[in-house]
Amino acid sequence: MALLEVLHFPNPRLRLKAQAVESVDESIRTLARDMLETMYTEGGIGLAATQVDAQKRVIVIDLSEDRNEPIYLINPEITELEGSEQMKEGCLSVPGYYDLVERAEKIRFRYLDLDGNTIEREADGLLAVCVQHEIDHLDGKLFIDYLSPLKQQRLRKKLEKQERLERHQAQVL
Ligand code: GNR
Ligand code: NI
Repeated sequence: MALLEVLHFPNPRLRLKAQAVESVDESIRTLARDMLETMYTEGGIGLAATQVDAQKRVIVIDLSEDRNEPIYLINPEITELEGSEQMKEGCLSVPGYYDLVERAEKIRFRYLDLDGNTIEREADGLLAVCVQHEIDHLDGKLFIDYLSPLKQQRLRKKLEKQERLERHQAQVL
């Protein structure tokens, strides 16, 4: 197992579109397991391959308190969307920022598991939000893209300031 580096906004590699997995082989299983370990270490509930600079349609999710109910999604596709709901979201690629995002409340989705079996299931609540958030990553999209232009501008300024401070700290140390 290996820990992977999680890219942070505004890294342009977060905007790349992930490619479909052709066959669920050992290299995909290794990537998925390394992503799971990275997600647990960083304290997230989901992680998409795009966030660790791998352009493959692979997602890991674990909503359990004990961090022992991993879900691996290969080539996930949403087949039905229903209703809408706002939830406060965060992202390991945008550390320290949380805001409300409106998404479908209920979804049906289809994916391959780590054995290459096709699974179809429904979700609502946090799992529905998480699956939508992670599939967005595979398409190069971040939750902050849904915010108003004013909020996006404020966030960019805040991050630039933070970065300047970090560079300054590195210089004086
Ligand atoms: O850890 C995470 N929490 C979270 C909370 C609300 C909505 C979505 C998420 S996903 C996020 C981890 C992450 O960045 N996945 O891409
Ligand atoms: Ni995210």
